[in-house]
Amino acid sequence: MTAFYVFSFYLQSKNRMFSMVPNFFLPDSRTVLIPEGNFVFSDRKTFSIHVREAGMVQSPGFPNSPYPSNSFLQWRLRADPGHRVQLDFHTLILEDDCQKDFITIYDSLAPIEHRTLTEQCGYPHDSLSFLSSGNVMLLTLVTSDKKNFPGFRANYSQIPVTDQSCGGTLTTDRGSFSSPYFPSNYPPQTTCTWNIQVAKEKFVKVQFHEFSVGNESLQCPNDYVEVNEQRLCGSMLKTTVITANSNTMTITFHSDSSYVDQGFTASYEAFVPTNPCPGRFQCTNNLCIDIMMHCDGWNDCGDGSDEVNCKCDASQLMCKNGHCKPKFWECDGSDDCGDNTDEENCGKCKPGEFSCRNSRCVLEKFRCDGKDDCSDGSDDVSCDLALVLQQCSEFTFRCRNGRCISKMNPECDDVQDCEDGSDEENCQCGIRPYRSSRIVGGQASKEGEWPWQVSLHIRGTGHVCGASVLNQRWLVTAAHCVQDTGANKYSQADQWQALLGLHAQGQTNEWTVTRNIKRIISHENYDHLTYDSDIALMELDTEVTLNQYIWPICLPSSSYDFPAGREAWITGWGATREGGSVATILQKAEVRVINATVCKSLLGDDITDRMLCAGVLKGGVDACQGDSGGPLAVTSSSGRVFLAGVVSWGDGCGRRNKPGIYTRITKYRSWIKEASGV
Ligand code: 4AZ
Repeated sequence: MTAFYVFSFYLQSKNRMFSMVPNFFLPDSRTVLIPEGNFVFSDRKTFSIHVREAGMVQSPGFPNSPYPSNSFLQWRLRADPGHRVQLDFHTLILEDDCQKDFITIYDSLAPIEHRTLTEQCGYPHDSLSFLSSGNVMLLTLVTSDKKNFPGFRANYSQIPVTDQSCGGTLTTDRGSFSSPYFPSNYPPQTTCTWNIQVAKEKFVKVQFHEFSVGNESLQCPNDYVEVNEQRLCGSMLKTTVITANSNTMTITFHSDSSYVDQGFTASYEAFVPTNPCPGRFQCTNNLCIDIMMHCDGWNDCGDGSDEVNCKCDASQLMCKNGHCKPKFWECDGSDDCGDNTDEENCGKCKPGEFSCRNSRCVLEKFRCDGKDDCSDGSDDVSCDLALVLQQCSEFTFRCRNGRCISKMNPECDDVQDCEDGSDEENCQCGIRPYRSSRIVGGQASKEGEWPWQVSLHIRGTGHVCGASVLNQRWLVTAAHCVQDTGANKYSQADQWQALLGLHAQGQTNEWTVTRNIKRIISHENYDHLTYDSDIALMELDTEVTLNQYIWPICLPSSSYDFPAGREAWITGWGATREGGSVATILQKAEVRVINATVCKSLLGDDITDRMLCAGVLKGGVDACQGDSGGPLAVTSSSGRVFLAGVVSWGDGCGRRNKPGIYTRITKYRSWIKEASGV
């Protein structure tokens, strides 16, 4: 029988307007919250599941067809007494509009609002692993009349509630601890206390590395961490250090009955009060960093304290604000000092004038006036307001309607700048679960941290190159990866397999998807001697379902700017040192985009305008053999990750003043579109 229900009683909830369904409409005499507006449910179902045997729940039709419209579905999950229900989402892709389609998870069997653990819609990329406080959990899916999406799949299981699931006494000189079940979301109604007690003559400090606990608010009334009576809540992006002037510290974690988060990881350390950072530099925020990082031009402390009051050496220039920066950053077009002193007196333009990219000078007041005063359009590029320009230039973003706008990198920044909205189209890319090659000088990444990273295997050989996911069907890699070398017919698609959602080589798991390759399109101008146009596309034989472990990276338009000094990440399973062996766990390392003139002076005229240099000129951090084809990824101001380059070549790996060379993706944007349609 098909039942129709129409509701329209309103109630304000934490995140959205809800209507309250009078309980006499419901078969089981309970109250349920559904979104505002008139909802007509043609499909209402309740499933009851005992989770003693691990299993899986999914939205109807998943993954082959979209979920049905106008549905209210609920899954009641029960565990044995003394156990928690654990629910881990494999995939969750719903409509973006949370007023229309959404899931809700409750820490109860009935949809009671103050027991809500989470509400989700769209394609969330936070941790999607949830635990109940007791032995029950409820999952509901509400869908509207329009636009249906793939839906979800989630694995359920039960885990015993142990008395000592968190907290305790820590007496060693250093150690670490985390919120319960990290990286899963912590369960509600949980309190844990850690008592740190180190040797009498020492003090103790604790460092939070990841932190997402409740909403940011003054008193932290809901979920919080308390360190020596100081409450912390909300999300912290940077490492935070708290120091005690004694040998003891008490840390309490508390979660209330609703809305959970991923929690935190922390480490603690005992130190001698007279010497808090033995052999290291002490930042104002109490972080200890490598002494080499002091006055090296980079803000390694996070609060800039390692870059003040520096005596600059011969290879550095002195900024007015006291910072020292490498000399070759002078007059490179990017404000490295922070007060622009490195870009002043460059012999180009007078004070009050703007220096165009073509070296002309125009009065500062003509910047961002919508007119092309420089004659190359560069005076109307980095503007706060997106004006529609009279003329387009190579530096300006072109909307689908052919008009150009005066804003730097407007695509997928969550603000509509083009009249036709084309700057915000095709933006299902560049986001990932943590909010937060072989790679030389890198570190192991977390599972799902780089969901566009692909491992390309040659049958019988294993990992050879990296690649990046562009959509369900297409990958981008380096042309030199797919060149025949002697007996190796790497240009043949049937030699290759692509592993998506992979974390550790040789350890495929339920997230890993293996695909054969249907077609390889190598750039027609690829030059195997100079590595110019080192780019190729691979088409998968069958499409993959996107999920939080497999997700496309954003492609920048041809006008996208990755300025010198911009932080970028390289990732891959390549060698960890020059001539060394490859990595098992996917590695990551942070590098910077390097000015093209500086790069040419370091590596010679082999560097073309179609190449991009990135690295750490001090040495020690770089891509290496086996990383080729993988991404050089840059996070935009709106938090999306864009593909700036493809790992191509270098003079060795991690050598001082020898940055890595990447294929500059902006130069190949239209080629990618023509060849693959992406
Ligand atoms: C390679 O052999 C390779 N240092 C890739 C990148 C770099 C060097 C070598 C950059 O695939």
